[in-house]
Amino acid sequence: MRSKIVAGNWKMNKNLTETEALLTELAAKLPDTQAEVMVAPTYVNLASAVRTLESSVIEVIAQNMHFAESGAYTGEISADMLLSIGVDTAIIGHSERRAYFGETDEILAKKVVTALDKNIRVMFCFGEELEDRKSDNHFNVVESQLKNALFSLEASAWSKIVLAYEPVWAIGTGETASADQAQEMHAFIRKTITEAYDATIANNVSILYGGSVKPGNAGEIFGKPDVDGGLIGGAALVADDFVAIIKAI
Ligand code: G2H
Repeated sequence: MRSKIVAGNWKMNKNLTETEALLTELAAKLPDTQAEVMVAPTYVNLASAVRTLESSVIEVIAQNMHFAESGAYTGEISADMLLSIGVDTAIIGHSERRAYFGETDEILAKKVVTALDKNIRVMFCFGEELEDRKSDNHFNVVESQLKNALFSLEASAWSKIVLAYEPVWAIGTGETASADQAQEMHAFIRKTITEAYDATIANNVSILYGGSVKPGNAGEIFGKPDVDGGLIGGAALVADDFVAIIKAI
């Protein structure tokens, strides 16, 4: 049985005071839900976020991590550093990391291997760009992103992986994939994993949708059978909106 998940990716937003205020409000307003609820504040506020949410079921996760164990990688954060502050899930492969920080499939594959070696759960993001969809190449692009970063893994690794399909043309643009477009791609992803591994693995992996999810469209998207929740950006920065999205699952 796969988990339902609603995760807030705060990106480069909220200073320490704002982070504590938003987390306190979220913890107070969190509705009863079967879903796992996660938030990814910026690195500098992760440790304090873990403390603020000590008695909450909301999990604090990281937006990124480096593939090396340690060493001369100025500005980077290792798996051990995350574990040492109580963070054991990391987003890997977000399209903004790919687009602005040169993260290729090859780099992402290394990050995934390191994370899993360290027993860090991976929320792996991928998705096509607008030109790929316009040229009807979106299924090929998604298949190759999955293949390049994940399909060398042992079958047992998949219990520590969550997928987040985020079509780049729908990220922060106000444009959302329709619920049917999301379902179509999520079903394709499950079929691709079935072919590479087997149906049990494909049916047990949670596949989240991300890209301009809001209170007004979350219910329809989450209602689709292969959509197991969402990775939420802008709308996760407002407690009432994030809570409304959690209620929609
Ligand atoms: C996609 C998403 C969160 P937003 O990047 O990962 O952001 O909901 O603002 O489109």
